[in-house]
Amino acid sequence: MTRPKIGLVGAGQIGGNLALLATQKQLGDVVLFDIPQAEGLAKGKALDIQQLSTIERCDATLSGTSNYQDLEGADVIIITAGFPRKPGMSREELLGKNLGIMTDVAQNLKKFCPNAFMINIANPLDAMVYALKQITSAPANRVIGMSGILDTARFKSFIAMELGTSMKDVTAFVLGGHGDDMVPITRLTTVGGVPVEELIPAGRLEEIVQRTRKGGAELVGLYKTGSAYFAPAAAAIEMAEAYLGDHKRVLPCAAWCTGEFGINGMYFGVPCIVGAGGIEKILSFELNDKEKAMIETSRASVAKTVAETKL
Ligand code: A3D
Repeated sequence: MTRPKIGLVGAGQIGGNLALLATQKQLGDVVLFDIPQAEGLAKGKALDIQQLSTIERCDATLSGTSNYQDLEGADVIIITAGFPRKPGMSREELLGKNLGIMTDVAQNLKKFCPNAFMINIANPLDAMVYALKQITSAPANRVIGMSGILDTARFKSFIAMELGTSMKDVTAFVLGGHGDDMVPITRLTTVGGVPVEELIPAGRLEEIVQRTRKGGAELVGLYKTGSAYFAPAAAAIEMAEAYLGDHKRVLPCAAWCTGEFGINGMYFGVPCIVGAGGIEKILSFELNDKEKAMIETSRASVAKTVAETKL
């Protein structure tokens, strides 16, 4: 059996880390794609990581290109092509610039690798993955957005930091759009099985929720030249790994919703089973009134950006 082929569209900060993690985890051979002006970046990162693979002892072949044909036959595509935020910007402000890039990317993916499992990371996340699905006409189970795993990772890390516990023992998920009104579900968050609402006072927990919602902006403010890239890359690799290994992982992802949580006909962050069938199932459950209200606020924000996404 040949190794899976992983195509990375965008060889910038996240793209480079995706290539590194995919290699270290031996997920398959990696093709880093970027525009002709940045072909050297794609080729350079591929070569650099290829050399690392002798030290890390990984079997993977890496290459860099600006020719879409080289992505032909890819099993997984991860898209980071697009501008990141600068301090003070909202993700939604990237729509104008990044939609043109996504249109070009999606048209080429439709032509060269229509059967790939496509994971989008470019922002504004929920609108960009919507555009990707519409332009490629790929089935909804194979077009997915990475956001909830990252938002959840931020939430979990803040809780573990607050309590001084292991990062491993926090169980949580963040639902909703990848914006400032995302919805961490504190009611179902546990630390080693103990409800977090009994461990952290309500006021302090609310501060952690707010820090999670602004988690991306916090990093943009620190980096100044762009946005987060280590954790976003790890989050998308977790999704690719679940697909390639048919792991049936339950992961919060931006998925095409058809009525789940009252969301219809758009991408939204929901708990998904991810396996060889891509998004195999969305796991719905009953929300309380407060959670429903927060989900509705988030839904309205995503719907507004999607309405502005003129294809
Ligand atoms: P950056 O390091 O600038 O890399 C983006 C790359 O895209 C650059 O190398 C560009 O040359 C390349 N590019 C531009 N136009 C095209 C094109 N038409 N075709 C192919 N490649 C192109 O950015 P980054 O890697 O830090 O971030 C990439 C995207 O991810 C941005 O839109 C960020 O906002 C987004 N992001 C999303 C999350 C989520 O949680 C969803 C987190 C962090 C960043």
